[in-house]
Amino acid sequence: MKISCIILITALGCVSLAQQNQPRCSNIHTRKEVRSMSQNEWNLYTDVIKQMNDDGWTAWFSYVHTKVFYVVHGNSMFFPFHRKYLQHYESIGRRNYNNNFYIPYWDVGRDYAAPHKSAVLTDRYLGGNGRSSDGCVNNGFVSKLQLTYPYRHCLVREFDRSKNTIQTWYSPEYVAYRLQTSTKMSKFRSSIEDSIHGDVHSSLGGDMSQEYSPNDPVFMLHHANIDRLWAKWQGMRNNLWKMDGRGPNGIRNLDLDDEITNYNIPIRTVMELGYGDMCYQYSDSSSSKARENSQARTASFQASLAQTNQDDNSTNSFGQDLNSEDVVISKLIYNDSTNPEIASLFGISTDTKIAKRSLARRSQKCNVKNKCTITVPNPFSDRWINMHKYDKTEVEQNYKEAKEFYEKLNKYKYVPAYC
Ligand SMILES: [Cu+2]
Repeated sequence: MKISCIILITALGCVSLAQQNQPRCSNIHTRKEVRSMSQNEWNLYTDVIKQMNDDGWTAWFSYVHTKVFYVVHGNSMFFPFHRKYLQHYESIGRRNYNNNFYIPYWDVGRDYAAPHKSAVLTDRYLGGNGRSSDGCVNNGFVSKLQLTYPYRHCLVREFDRSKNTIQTWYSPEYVAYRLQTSTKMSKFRSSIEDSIHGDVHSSLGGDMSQEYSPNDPVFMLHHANIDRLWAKWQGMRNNLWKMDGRGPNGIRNLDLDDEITNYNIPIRTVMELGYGDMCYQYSDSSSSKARENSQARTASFQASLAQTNQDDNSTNSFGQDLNSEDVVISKLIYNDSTNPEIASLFGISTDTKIAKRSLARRSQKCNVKNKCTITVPNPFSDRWINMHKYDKTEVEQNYKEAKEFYEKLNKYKYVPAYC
């Protein structure tokens, strides 16, 4: 195989074959944005969650997460561990409860400006804030969950430590910027973990801000979104097999042959969605196409835009069928008046600004007219940093860069995609 590989296939194809020893999945299911699920799909999901909770699976997964907490956060194990962990949870749901069980994701970027107003945090989906007396969430299906780890309690939430609102999260502009400009996996990982990942955990409070955060059903949807962003980044340029940076215990460079914490399998087995046990993709997924074309980022993005184009009779306006970071990028590419300095902040050169067609007109629909500026959220508390044993200089460096990024956006009078 090696010889024919060298002779017949391009160098790139060889690398991909050599790194890929997982069989292609015969069935690939799609993880959808939670708001695009039908009522039936959502009911199926919550029915399984309730049963899994009653049977002790929530307690088990919270226990595992607590046990490995310091090892799988703040270093390069973050993405592979959580990918395997979610797929493990999902596979138990599918095998033991319902064949159509798949974890939705929550594209939190759509809600960054006023997270407490998100439809996802209402009784239609995941319920809202805890009540002031005891912190118990008393709306939505989650109000009926009896949690048992590490002690018997109701599901607790405490928005922004006892407020009824949640301060602004990192916006999709920031996520788009990191997706576009991070060349190292370790840098992409820390920038995401230190921004929207922490935002959602810490500001929902209660169970979500503890080591046993998987008690809150928000956990799976939030981490599916984080996993989606990793998959999206992997689908860009030649990022698919990139694994670098500090591993657990801080000393050496993690590589594809290292084992995933708590699972006796090498990291390489979870790298590519659609192979091995990773039989899922995301509804925006560029990653499933990444193997066929390592420069799939641009191609698949254009494909998704083309689909948007075709779909002229759709009731969805442009923006609702794309994820938040895609809306940001498409506005930059398709808007004639985008300041080249802004485009270059996102790693977009002006010659990538391709055909505008009806998209420019359509993008007006989600283009909020009233001026708003976006600012970097408050830095994480010392409690949050110490709880994860984060490297403080890394957290501070990411924060500093975020601040500079937002300052430049505002200086160039950037109009946010959502406000
Ligand atoms: Cu975690």
